[in-house]
Parts: sequence; structure tokens; C-alpha cells
Amino acid sequence: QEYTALKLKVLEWAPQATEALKGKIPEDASVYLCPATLRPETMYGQVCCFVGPSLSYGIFKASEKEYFVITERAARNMAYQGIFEKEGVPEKAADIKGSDLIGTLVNAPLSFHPKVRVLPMESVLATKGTGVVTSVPSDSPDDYAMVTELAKKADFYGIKKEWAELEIHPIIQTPTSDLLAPYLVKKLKIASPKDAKQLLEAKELAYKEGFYQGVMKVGKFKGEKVEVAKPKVRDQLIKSGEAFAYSEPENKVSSRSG
Ligand code: ZZB
Repeated sequence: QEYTALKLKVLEWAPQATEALKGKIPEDASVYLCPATLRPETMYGQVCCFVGPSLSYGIFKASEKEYFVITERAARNMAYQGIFEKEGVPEKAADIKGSDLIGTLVNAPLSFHPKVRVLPMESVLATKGTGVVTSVPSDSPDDYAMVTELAKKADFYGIKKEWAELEIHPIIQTPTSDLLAPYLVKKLKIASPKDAKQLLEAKELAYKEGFYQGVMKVGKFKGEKVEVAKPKVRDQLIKSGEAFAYSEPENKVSSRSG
């Protein structure tokens, strides 16, 4: 699986994270949350960044001045892909629980919303990607269901309601909609992130329609087919230093059927 790993720079740590990281990271270093995505062309629509609240993350040294927040598993894979300055064994500066990252403010490259919050999502898998997921509710049914849930039950999740209420801009036009994920969530009568079966169906439909029939509605490649624009947006992000290529071997737990 060939992912694009985005670099979401930490602008302001949540109070719990500040506490947990005291003295562990050089003052002048930049720290990034690095979500792995298969949809770089949707990055204009990022509204938040998800972590699994009960997952364990590490803060790994990528170079003298750059640190990445990812799972230990992802760091081990990255260490063999020329992503870190030092090859082989990843250097961990600190450990942190997902729940301590909630509320952290990060910069989201290309997004209409350059500053977004880190929010909780129970269904984030430790066994896939980097364990960090960037949220695009316009084009990902899982993300739309989750931000809707978070806004509805902000207190329960221990977040500020407005963190989950950023405007959802249309990014891709398809024959059925320019907000495909919200459209599918309604059509399949998905009521919450717990409707896993319907969400899986919605995701497969969104992938197919978005890729084969989608046209970019925004950004540098506006008017181009998604198929054509996808690698161009990816290259642009990588060239600007806002993302890097990350691949991992297919495994049975995480592979997609469709
Ligand atoms: C942004 C995005 C925008 C994504 C979209 C999808 C869509 P898949 O499809 O299941 O094989 N993801 C990445 N890592 C994890 C994880 N550890 N746990 C849970 N979800 C994860 O996996 C690829 C997608 O699943 C990734 O691409 C990421 O969300 C999420 F408009 O990034 B994506 C129709 C989907 N649209």
C-alpha cells in the first residue's frame, strides 16, 4: 500500500501533551502529526486530524529539527524507507497516549482551514498507516459520520463543539454530488460511526465514484479529473516538503476488498 504521509505541524499542544512532553523535545524543533492518506487530492477539505484516544504513539526524531508523531509500528517501517536521517532503528524522543493529543492545534497543508484540531476516533487502527488520520468529511463517509457525532456529543468526548464544526467545503464534483460523503451517509441512513457495515459500503462507493468520475472543484488542478489530479497534488505536496511517500506491506487485517 503506497500512502502519502502528510506533515501537520503542531502549532499549540493540548495542556496534557505539554505536561507529558516536558523537556523531551528541543525547543527549536518542529513536531508534526503525520496522517497517512490514499486521497491526497482531497487535502483541501481537511477539517481535523483523528487519533485513537486509547492508542500509544511515539514522537520520533526524523532529523535534527523535525519530529514525527506516529505509531511505533509506522516508525519501524519508515526507518527502512529513507524517511529518517538515520537509517535502521528509529529514535524515540517521547511516548504519548492518543487521549493526551486531543485538542492540539495543527497546520493542515492545502486545507481551506489551515488550523485544525486533533480529535478522537475510536475506530482508528494501530495496525494501519501511521495511526494518525486526517479528516475529510466532504469525501470520506467515516469522517463525516465521526465529525457529526463529535459535534453532537462534544461534552461526552471532552472537546469544544466548535472544533468539530468547521465548514465542509465541496472539493470534488461527481455525477451525484459535490459533497459525496454526506450524500452517501444520508442515502444509506447511517446514524453514527457505529454503523460499520453501511459505512464500509459507503466508503467503497465513495472511492469508486470519486476516483473514476470525480472532477476537481478547487485548487491548482481545478477542472481536471481526479484520476489525473491525484498524482499531481501528491507531487506538489512532496516537492513543497509538506508530505512524503510512505509504503507498507499489504496485510490481511487492513487490506481493502473493492
Ligand atoms: C484522507 C481521506 C479522504 C481518506 C477521503 C479517505 C477518503 P482504507 O481505504 O481503509 O484502506 N486511514 C488511514 N490510516 C488509518 C487507520 N490507521 N485507521 C483507520 N483509518 C485509517 O484506508 C485508507 C484511508 O483510511 C486513508 O485515506 C485514511 O483516510 C484512512 F476522502 O485519508 B483517508 C472514501 C474514502 N475517502
